[in-house]
Amino acid sequence: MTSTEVGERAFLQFAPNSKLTEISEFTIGQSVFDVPWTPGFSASLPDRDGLGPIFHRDSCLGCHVNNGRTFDADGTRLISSLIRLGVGHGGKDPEPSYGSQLQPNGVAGVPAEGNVILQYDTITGSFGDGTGYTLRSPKIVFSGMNYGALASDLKTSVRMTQQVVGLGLLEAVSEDTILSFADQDDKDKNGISGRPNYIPDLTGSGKTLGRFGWKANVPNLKRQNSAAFLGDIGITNPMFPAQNCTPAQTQCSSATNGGSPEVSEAKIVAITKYMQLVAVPKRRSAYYGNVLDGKRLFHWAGCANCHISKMKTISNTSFPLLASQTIRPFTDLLLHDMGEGLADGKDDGEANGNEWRTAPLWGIGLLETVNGDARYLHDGRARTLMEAILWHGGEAEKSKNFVKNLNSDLRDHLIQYLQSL
Ligand code: HEC
Ligand code: HEC
Ligand SMILES: [Ca+2]
Ligand SMILES: [Ca+2]
Ligand SMILES: [Ca+2]
Repeated sequence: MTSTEVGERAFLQFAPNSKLTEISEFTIGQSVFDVPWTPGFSASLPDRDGLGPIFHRDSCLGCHVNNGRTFDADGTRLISSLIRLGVGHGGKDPEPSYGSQLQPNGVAGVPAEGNVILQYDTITGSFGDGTGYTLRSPKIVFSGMNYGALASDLKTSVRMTQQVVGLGLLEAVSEDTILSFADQDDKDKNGISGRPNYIPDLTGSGKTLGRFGWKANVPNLKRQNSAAFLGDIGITNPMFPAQNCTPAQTQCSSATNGGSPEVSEAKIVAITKYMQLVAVPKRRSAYYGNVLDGKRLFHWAGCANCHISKMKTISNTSFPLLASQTIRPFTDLLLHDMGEGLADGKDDGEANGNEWRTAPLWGIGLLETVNGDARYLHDGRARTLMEAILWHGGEAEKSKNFVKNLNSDLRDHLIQYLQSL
């Protein structure tokens, strides 16, 4: 499941050893991911109508450009990053007028929910050798709210778009493997205590291990894709059949729709196969001296305690390509307390406001190539890989301090290693 393309199209490849049937599944699903949807009902485009009435973008690709990340330019309203909303204990319940996500766009005749921009406070600090750095800490500013005031006990979570590579492999890691990384009570006393997230099943009874999203807040790709169709594009589907309108949003509820559901089960299956089959780009300059040096530092700093480099997928999966593979995703798919600096104060499944899923690092060195520029961490606050490291706190405080005390050459080697992933 590794591809050799390392340019702008690095995240758009199927594995070179794919069978014809797999290539065909990939291509069909890719078109569902790429095509834009049109508002209302359309007799001429029956397979792409039903956009909104309130939404972010008209296609998956609109946010996941080149299957990578997009982020909104500083000071502009957020349409690529999401704001999750919640009220009540831990912010678990939907906001009464706006639901659990703020949609910044509406079709003609249906007011958008409102706008969000991020403003930044500057934080300064210095490395052990006295070199200074600045970090920026985001503040959420709402404006033009069209359905009344937001609840006073509102909790929010900003989420930047994630790249979508190697997800079928992550889905094919067994639960036992993931749980074997957990150390909830830190029995080995290394300061790291990853724990699994569990997400309530849609039936309301039972719960499933979470893997996807910045808080491991979604259990599998089919549910992730179905939720994205409804939440991000306003397209109803077999799993989420009701239009995304709250009782306060009457124009939304009475707007013409594109059928029920608006996207068929067959297309959900196709897009899910596509998401499973996007290959991981191969590493670059893996044996270059500085990179090998950086790799040693990555392990000495304890990064690999969370960003677990190597694991195996199960033997029994829907595609032979995904079966019994040794993969190097650099994640444990577990939640970690990352400290107050990164906390959003909002629960998600069993994750609390301080906890985030260890971000997979495979492909991370290609984000700038794929999207022209890159941001890091769940809300895109980090402008460089080093800024991302400097935000690590909580269970990762020791790792961060190790890096802060490296000299500038060694810091550079660590970054060169990350760039090679
Ligand atoms: C508004 C921009 C936007 C659109 C449109 C969008 N996404 Fe996403 N996508 C995101 C964000 C933000 C996240 C992270 C969500 C979270 O942490 O809760 C994400 C996460 C994902 C993930 C999980 C990746 C991972 O590493 O865990 C998948 C898969 C995905 N999206 C697929 C899709 C599909 C399929 C569509 C179209 C049906 C789509 N997305 C449309 C912004 C978008
Ligand atoms: C305690 C577990 C833990 C340790 C130790 C740790 N990380 Fe992380 N790392 C995370 C989590 C969780 C995130 C996601 C945080 C967020 O998005 O707010 C993350 C995010 C990142 C990111 C940004 C990824 C992205 O997709 O934007 C980079 C880069 C990174 N870590 C590198 C490192 C390096 C280098 C080290 C060692 C110096 C390290 N991490 C140590 C848990 C850890
Ligand atoms: Ca719709
Ligand atoms: Ca909403
Ligand atoms: Ca431990």
